[in-house]
Amino acid sequence: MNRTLEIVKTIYEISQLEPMELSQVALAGRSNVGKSSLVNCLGGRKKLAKISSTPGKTRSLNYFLVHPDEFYLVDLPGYGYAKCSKAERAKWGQLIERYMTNNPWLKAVAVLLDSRLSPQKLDIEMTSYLKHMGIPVIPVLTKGDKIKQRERAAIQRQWRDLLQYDYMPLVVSSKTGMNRDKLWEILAQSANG
Ligand SMILES: Nc1nc2c(ncn2[C@@H]2O[C@H](COP(=O)(O)OP(=O)(O)OP(=O)(O)O)[C@@H](O)[C@H]2O)c(=O)[nH]1
Ligand SMILES: [Mg+2]
Repeated sequence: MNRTLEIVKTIYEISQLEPMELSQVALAGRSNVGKSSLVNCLGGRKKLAKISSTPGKTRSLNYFLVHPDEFYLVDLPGYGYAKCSKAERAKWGQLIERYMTNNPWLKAVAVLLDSRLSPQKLDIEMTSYLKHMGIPVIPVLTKGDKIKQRERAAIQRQWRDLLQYDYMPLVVSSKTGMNRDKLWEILAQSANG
């Protein structure tokens, strides 16, 4: 299926949050992990979501409408950006928390994890938080073009064991399009399930 993405809403403040009455799957992950790149890769367009070499670019929460399925893919601001102020980080936390709590439309969160790094504290905290909230976690290992097959298998196993899943997390690359179609199927299935 050929899916496209349309940006329909951008939010900077908690006060701007309102119920978006369609199923939603969100993309979360540390700053610079490749969330915006993945949105562009999935949408098949370069400038849907802003990317830069300086992390901390996405300060907003962006709703993309998926056609023809009609669900929202939500790009969340990255967490753990060291250079941002305490106040900014607190603001991020509140926005994300408010978005995730009491949102019956949120069907799953794809947590993006850098395939080149061993599991990071903030990522483990995020997956635990989601589990605690009863929100299904879709682990996605990014930048798969940057690692060798053997390293790929090792990090997949680590995350599978950490999350206590009986399947391996998907490795993707926005640069090469690796597993793009598979990821689309998983996201669509989560939105509909
Ligand atoms: N080689 C490679 N580089 C990637 C890939 N995905 C993203 N990058 C690079 O990683 C950097 C960060 O990508 P972004 O997509 O902006 O990351 P983000 O998670 O949206 O970052 P924030 O907006 O700060 O939260 C950019 O320099 C991208 O070009 C990938 O699959 N392969
Ligand atoms: Mg971004």
